[in-house]
Amino acid sequence: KQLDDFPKNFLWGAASAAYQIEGGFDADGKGPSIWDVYAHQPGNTFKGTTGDVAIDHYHHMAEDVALMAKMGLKAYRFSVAWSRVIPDGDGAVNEAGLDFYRRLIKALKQNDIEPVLTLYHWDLPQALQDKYNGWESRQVIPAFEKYCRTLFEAFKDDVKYWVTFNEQNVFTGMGYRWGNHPPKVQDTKRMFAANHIINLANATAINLFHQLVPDGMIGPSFGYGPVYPLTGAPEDVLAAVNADDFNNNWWLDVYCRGEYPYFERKALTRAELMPEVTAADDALLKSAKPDFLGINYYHGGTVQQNRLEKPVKAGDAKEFSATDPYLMQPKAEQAQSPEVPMFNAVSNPYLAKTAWGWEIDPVGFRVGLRQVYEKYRLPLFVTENGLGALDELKDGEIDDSYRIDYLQDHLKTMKEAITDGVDMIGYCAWSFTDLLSWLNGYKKRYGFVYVDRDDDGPKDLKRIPKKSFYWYRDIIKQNGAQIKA
Ligand code: GCO
Repeated sequence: KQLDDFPKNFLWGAASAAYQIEGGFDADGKGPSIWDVYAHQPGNTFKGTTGDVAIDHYHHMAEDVALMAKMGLKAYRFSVAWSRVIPDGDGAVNEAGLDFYRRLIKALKQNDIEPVLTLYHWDLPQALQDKYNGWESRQVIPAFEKYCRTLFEAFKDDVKYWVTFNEQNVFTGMGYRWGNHPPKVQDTKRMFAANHIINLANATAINLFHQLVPDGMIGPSFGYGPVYPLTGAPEDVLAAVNADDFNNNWWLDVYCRGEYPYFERKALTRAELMPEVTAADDALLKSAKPDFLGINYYHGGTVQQNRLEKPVKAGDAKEFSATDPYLMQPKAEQAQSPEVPMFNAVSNPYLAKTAWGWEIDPVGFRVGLRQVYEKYRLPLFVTENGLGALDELKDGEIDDSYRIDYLQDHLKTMKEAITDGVDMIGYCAWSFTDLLSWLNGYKKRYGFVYVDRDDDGPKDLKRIPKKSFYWYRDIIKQNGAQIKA
């Protein structure tokens, strides 16, 4: 069967995040973010790696955009560092910081590259953590609103696509449940409470955007994976339903329907984990409708019935891995509570894994896009998908054929999903250049462009297009016509 063509103006893109690429961590008046402070504390990150210099995109911006132009990118997704623009989080605007993004956006537009601007990719200004206790306080909402207003007003004529929060599920899971991202809290109840406040901030930003930028499009980017039962045993199927509520619906229903999912809300209330939600909160959440849903897809999750007392029959019990945030296992202490719908995350015996143990599942991409589109009927924008690998520079070249295979397989299932009928705006591969992996340092490379640096420090930071760079350039040139059934 023939696949439908990709839509005519499909946004072929690549993505990045401020802390992972910019460097210039205190340049031109930038204030510290929670990641600057966290990464400077010994023991918090892999081999003590920080984003102080990262790949120094802050000083290589023109060169990086020239490479994007050479590749023919149609879209570039980047994030703004809040504390570069408003160093103390809610005080005066730092014009020099704002100007960096102004120059970046201008360079993109000059090369016909659509900017896709992420407002929040995890680097909260440290001042807001200190003053208000960060996302655990409602006082951060007006600060976020002010920051958003500054950017909406500055860039509303040049930026059409905006992302509110990147992977809220991941940064709150890591930051407030597992304690391996700032602010290093390990408390499930506080995690849910922080999420509620972020949901309110998300809704506030969307409503403000619709007032100020009526022609633009805005939505959150969610770290999404479909959930499979390990077997056809009804108990495993029930576990998968629970895991889908716990890992996906708890966020997605709020974003897209303006309400918490019914069963999960009941279960969390019974377990005394449900945050306090006022009638005004409910009304705010209901009032804010995103224009699209951003999907970051790496892999899904496989679960079985929770039977801690019995050995796992098939599939290995999946140890929670600090470096793989995409399926959250309930914490052991909750396992003791019959109130929380339970499941055990396990490895899927049918799937291969990357060097970091992440499952490789292109079919799950189609499954997920279909499921999400069926439920919410919002246009979808894939804001991340890619392969972290140990790329090697040999004789001045990088042969990352495995990345080409990975991306090719995912583009195929995405094209199938489009043929199925999913409305898709675009696809941003993660990532354009190599960058800092939050928890894995610099050797886990995702980019189309190799950057010469490693965990020990910046070398000459030379940029070298990999084999995948030229492959993706051809895909873009032919609007994906090479991707066949
Ligand atoms: C990593 C991760 C990140 C994320 C991205 C999420 O290894 O650190 O893969 O690069 O994918 O920041 O939005």
